Amino acid sequence: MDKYQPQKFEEKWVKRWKDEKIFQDTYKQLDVTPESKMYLLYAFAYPSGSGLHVGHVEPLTALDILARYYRSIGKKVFFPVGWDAFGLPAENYAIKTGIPPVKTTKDAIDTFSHQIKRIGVSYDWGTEVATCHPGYYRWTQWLFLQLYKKGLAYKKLAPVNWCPSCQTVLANEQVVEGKCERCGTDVIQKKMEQWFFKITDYKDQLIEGLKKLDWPKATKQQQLNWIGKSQGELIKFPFVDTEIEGDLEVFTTRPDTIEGVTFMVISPGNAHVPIIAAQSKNKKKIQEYVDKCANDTDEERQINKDKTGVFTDTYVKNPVTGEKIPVWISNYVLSGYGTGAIMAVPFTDDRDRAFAEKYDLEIKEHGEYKKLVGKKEIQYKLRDWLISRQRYWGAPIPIVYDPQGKAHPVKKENLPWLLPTDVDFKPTGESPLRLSKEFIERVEKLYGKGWTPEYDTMDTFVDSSWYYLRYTDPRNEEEFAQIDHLKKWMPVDFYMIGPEHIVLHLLYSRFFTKFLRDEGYLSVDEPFSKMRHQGMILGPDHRKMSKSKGNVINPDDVMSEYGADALRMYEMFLGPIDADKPWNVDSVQGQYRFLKRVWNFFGVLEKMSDLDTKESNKEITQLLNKTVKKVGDDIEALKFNTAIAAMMEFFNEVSDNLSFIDAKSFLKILSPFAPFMTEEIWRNILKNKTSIHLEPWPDFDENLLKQSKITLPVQINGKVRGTIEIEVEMKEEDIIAKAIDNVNFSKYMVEQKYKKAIYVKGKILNIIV
Ligand code: ANZ
Repeated sequence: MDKYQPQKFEEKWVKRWKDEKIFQDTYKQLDVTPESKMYLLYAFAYPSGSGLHVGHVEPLTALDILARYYRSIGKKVFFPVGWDAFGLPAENYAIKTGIPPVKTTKDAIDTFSHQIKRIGVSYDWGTEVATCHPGYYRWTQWLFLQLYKKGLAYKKLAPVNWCPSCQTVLANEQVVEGKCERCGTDVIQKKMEQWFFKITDYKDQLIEGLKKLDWPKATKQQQLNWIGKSQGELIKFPFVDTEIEGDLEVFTTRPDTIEGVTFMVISPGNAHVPIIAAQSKNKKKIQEYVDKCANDTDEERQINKDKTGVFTDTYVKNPVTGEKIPVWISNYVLSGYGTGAIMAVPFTDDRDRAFAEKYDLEIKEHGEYKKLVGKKEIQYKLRDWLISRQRYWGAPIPIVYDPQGKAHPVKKENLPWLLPTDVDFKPTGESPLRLSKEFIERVEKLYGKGWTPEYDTMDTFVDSSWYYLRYTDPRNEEEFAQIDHLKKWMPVDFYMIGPEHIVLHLLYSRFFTKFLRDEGYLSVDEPFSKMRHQGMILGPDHRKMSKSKGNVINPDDVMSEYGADALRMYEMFLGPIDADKPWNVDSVQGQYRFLKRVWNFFGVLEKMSDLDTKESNKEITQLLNKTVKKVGDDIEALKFNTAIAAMMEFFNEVSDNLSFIDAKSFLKILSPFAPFMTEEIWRNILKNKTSIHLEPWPDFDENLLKQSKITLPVQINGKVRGTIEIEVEMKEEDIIAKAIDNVNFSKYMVEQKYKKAIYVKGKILNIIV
């Protein structure tokens, strides 16, 4: 028996498991029922050039433990894998180095796959898909065309968020505090023809559907905030003392505050602005102010603490009080929300108050006005999803234009609508696909002279918001997935994804699911029944790991020193899965030592000739039953750290006296956590022919879980005088006999005589003397 040297055998098992195909092609399993299925999903990984991070190891291991556990209790587990492989990093790298994205992406996928296999993740590699593969993006294009047919994909001239550095438009969701989510550059507004998906058609369903999901509460709340439904009133304030006809209409959630209105504010982009400016004495100032604001995005205005504004020298009349109210223009009112105009109530509203204080406007106390003055109105913050990107490394939008410029869908037989390869990657502000000769020639050949392709590609969130559907039938060339397969596996039973995805990906996925349900492809309303977010693994200095701080831990280094099992055990032992946790080198060694003790224990067993004859000790068997139950329950409750603690406690307590049968059960419950070592012991030391990972979870005897001994309080004349230890099943007369044999109690009696004894089973014994 060798020393515990995981490096000697771990890689061998990676290969053997692959050759034996023990986890492969699970999507083809038969007799899958809603009760027996278990679809486990980890966030679609972007294969970055820098490889796997210790922060990936934690959620991957957690899901792998679930997969191994559920398989062994007889569930039909589906645990697929694939790559979110289009996107900006590969393209930006290509701009710098000239290496085509297809090459860097392929290399990165190779690195990632190798590392994921190396840590023992029991993915079904038979499902592997990559969004940049024509066999995948053909169906992304198909999905676009289904939306197009239903009028849910449309093109319009719209002010868009433009990142001057990435040279592309961004979705609202990709603008964070006025900056590009990716590169941090200030985002500006630009008017451009862009493609949108009409997600707003589903806004009420997207709110409704959240109710039945087992998701973190905060995530649901953030989705609700993003959709931003609010109920209020539209109120008309007629213009007075000007040639402007009509009213200034505002949206308010507080019509009851109308008596406190002291000024009105309209956004710089409001349609009234040019009309107001034309007749105003302040015309020049208004023009200057509007020009200054033209580059701000709505997001920027929302966070802009420094409210600025200009007076229009125009007035409206308060429909309730009849007062004359001045109209201002300010960047704190958003053009894209409500009517783009508000009634300001500085007495009650903080933003209005700040503005009033800055410009010395009246602040008027007010009561609660009860009569309805406007029309009831519901407003939403959610906007349609802008999906076109002026970038190369994405799925081409499957649209062609006739010589008159009218859009037509690419014909089904021309899908996949291939991404041309003869392009330069330099961002010019225009789509790089314009530079491809092959692309335009292809269109003319297939559609006719003068026809042109759509040059934009799709946002990569389109690719990554339906991948869990493709997994169910990943090699189907006739359909995006067979209805039977979708029925069999959907919805995803458990999804583990980082907390950064609470809005974009999850909202888009829910939208696609509802759309495809309406099209008759899916029979579920929601894609992900249960979801949790993993916490962040921090550096040993308790700060976020980053190259610049020099606190990054590389999983490969940990593995080469301690092995993959110790890395897995350690990351699971760190603490609750959803908490942020700092890295701690000493605890890796702790887990390594624990594994070594288990290894050595089986090494001793190997030498013993009486392996099978060692008697099971009842107390140990009982403790094992308890541990088996606890580890199973903890895995289901995602409490991996306490499951490991229970196994360590068990092993430390009983390893000297463990029988062979019990030792095998212990090895099995350890196997989801430490799949390599347990397999090596199971097959090489204990000489089993098939994998430990195909063994069933040990049975436990419910009866043995019950406590056999309890401490019983004893009263003398109604007063507790002490306790006795009894067996749960002991007869009443034996319990009484035991009590009066005890000097603590017999000292209250004469010759152990008493009048009466009242025994409440398992609770108390009262002796009346
Ligand atoms: C008067 C008032 C008094 C308001 C008060 C609030 C509090 P939700 O929908 O909850 O975000 N508002 C309306 N349109 C706006 C726009 N385009 N840009 C910025 N603010 C806008 O809030 C709706 C409230 O936000 C509306 O109700 C309006 O101010 C403001 F004590 O009207 B309220």
